[in-house]
Amino acid sequence: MSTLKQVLAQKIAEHRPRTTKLVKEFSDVSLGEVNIGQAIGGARGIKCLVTDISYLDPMEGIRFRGKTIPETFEALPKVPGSEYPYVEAFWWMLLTGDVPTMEQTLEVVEDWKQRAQIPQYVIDVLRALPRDSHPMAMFSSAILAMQRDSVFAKTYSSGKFNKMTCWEDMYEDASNMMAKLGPIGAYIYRMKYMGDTHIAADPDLDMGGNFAHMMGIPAPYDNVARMYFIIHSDHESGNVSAHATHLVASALSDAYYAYSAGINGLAGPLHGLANEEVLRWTQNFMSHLGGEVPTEEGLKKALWDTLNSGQVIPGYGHAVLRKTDPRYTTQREFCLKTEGLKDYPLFKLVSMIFEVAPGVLTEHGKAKNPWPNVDAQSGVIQWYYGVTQYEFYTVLFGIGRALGCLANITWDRALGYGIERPKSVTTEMLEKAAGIK
Ligand code: NMX
Ligand code: MLT
Repeated sequence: MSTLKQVLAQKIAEHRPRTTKLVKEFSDVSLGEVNIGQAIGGARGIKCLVTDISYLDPMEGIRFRGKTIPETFEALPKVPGSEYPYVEAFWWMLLTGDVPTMEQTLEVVEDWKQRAQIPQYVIDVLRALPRDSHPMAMFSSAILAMQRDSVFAKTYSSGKFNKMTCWEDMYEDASNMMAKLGPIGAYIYRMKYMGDTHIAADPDLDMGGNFAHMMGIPAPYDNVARMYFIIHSDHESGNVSAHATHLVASALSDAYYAYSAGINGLAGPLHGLANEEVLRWTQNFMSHLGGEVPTEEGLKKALWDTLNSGQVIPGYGHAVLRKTDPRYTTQREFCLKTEGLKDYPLFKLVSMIFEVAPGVLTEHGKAKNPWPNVDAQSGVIQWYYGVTQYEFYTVLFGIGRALGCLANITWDRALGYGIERPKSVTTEMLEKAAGIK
């Protein structure tokens, strides 16, 4: 058994009595009421999910295992010659709550290398899809195709399913998938946009470095990949991709069924596709200007035109956050400290939108949070390093998001969380509750 799996087994054994005690002795303790607005309005704010992997404070933003993004970057072992940590070290931290040593990190690096080969049948599936399929449809299909190799599903169908040990099979599936998602993303990119040319993995590189290598983009894109995958990994459990993954896994569907569902949710424009939409919106705006430098007034008008046509301003607003997303700030700081990027016209325009859009959204008066989210910044960096095919950006989000979703469903099985099945009511019942019928 790998060291990570052993440490995880220990953590699970320590944690289980806490969950058991809460369920056995305190099941009736209330966490709040549910009102009609929440029942109709997307369950906003209802506390009915549990995770220890990350927590989102509306004002502070995300903490992974109790650590802010800067604290996470500071704490984890770094790739030699890079100021960014190993994604593999972060995986260890998400799963166990501990910061791994360099030795433990390198064990995961090695483990993922052994698991990273894309099966030929996945390549066949990708190649059979129409080349103009959306890259998220390709990515989701590739994940779903791998279900045939699920260790969890095999154990279940062999009749050896055991509630106490099934997390181990989930862990195997999660590790196998995590190791392959970077190479699959790079394969889709080069098949679809780079003339179907492919670059073999470099066995000397870590996950982030190898992704940059297989994309065919030189340093510092390896650091961009590491930063990007880590900051996009998790946003507690209620967001659409994490929740969809958790929901599907709660039926004891395996990790491939579950994360393919998560990816399908991430592909929505109100969720992960917003990073594509931000670039589309910005490029459209620039092309209307015909090369002229935008003025603040011109930008305000474009934002109002978008709102008045009933569209949302992509990259702005959030269901939970009530301040600028620290993931936005992390990427903005990367731009500001990177020679070339800080004076890049597209970055300057995105910065100008940051100056103007919150005021426009506040005046518009609908969005509860007028500040930018993660998606408002991520595309600029990709564009600068040559990834100009913005429909690909959500695949990058999906590779990162797998870290959180897969760590979560491994723990779901370890703690035996039940099949998800909230209760629905009719409109008439709501009217009666409201006293209007
Ligand atoms: N532009 C225009 N209107 C907005 C925006 C925005 N950026 N954000 C919220 N609103 C509207 C929203 O559509 C709703 O209108 P209505 O009452 O007509 O339905 C109203 O403001 C209240 O919505 P909120 O309660 O502030 O936001 P909610 O929790 O419903 O939705 C988002 C959260 C993120 C879906 C929403 O802010 C949005 O659509 N933002 C733009 C898309 C985006 O950037 N999504 C990415 C989120 C991050 N991610 O990666 O997933
Ligand atoms: C996310 O990262 O999942 C988004 O910010 C959306 C959310 O948290 O609801």
